[in-house]
Amino acid sequence: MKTEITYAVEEQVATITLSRPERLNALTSTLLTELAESIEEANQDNTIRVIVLTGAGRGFCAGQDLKTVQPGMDHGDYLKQYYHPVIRALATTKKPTIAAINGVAAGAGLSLTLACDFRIVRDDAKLSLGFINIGLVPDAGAPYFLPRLIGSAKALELALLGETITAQQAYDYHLVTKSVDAGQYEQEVASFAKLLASRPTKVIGYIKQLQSASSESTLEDMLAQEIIYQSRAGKTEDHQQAVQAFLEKKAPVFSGR
Ligand code: T3D
Repeated sequence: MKTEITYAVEEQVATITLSRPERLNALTSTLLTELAESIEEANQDNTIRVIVLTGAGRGFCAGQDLKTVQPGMDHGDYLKQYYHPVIRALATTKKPTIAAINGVAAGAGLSLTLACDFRIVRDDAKLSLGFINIGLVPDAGAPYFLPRLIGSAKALELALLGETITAQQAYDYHLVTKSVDAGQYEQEVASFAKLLASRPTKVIGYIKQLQSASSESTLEDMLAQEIIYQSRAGKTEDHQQAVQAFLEKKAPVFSGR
């Protein structure tokens, strides 16, 4: 029984909602444990084709719950025990992930979104790396993902200044996939998730694995990797039926297999 996360499935989309709205979904050890379990549950469920991460109430996530930080605690140990399983689960799932940033995302709350494949932000949401403002370094995967997403100069600027940025700035910096009018936000997230769920899910997993290998690899490594993954992709039902559909001048219908 989860107390700080809700998990709902609709039309092959698993929506995981951070559920401590009275504290803008600030992160506790309980919430982080439940979050890692929920991502794993969606990952293991063959009927799920997309994972959406969002927040209950007016915020996405205000980062670590600062009211639960114990004096003298070792932040490194805390990261290792509670944050890193979540970041690994998000970064390694073969299913496409969407961070639906429905309101403020600060500190480790913003870090969670960086480990997702897509970030859809409400146009009135504010984003902040914020760690520097409480004398901490960015964590929960942000030092890895942020420079790769927006380049090292902008990433360093956000980390060192800790300023709050608007959804429009986040879009301009290529930090988010899209910024959506508040009135259409939920509908837009649902239709984006539905679109992804109609794509060839197994092949999406292969694409993600290939892309994640590229940052640490040489050209020769990647040429070898693409042989492996294209061979697998070519054997999927989705590839075979899509080619057949093309020949018959029909639209492909992907089963995800
Ligand atoms: O061990 C480790 O490794 C620690 C890891 C740390 C990683 C981090 O995440 S560091 C960054 C931590 N987060 C922050 O510094 C952000 C703190 N919050 C804020 O600056 C503001 O709340 C926001 C800018 C996010 C939103 O402002 P606003 O005006 O919209 O809302 P509010 O009134 O400040 O907050 C609403 C309630 O949520 C309020 O509760 P109250 O006073 O009405 O009972 C507030 O205290 C609570 N809240 C917001 N953020 C946190 C929080 N409670 C605990 N921890 C929070 N991070």
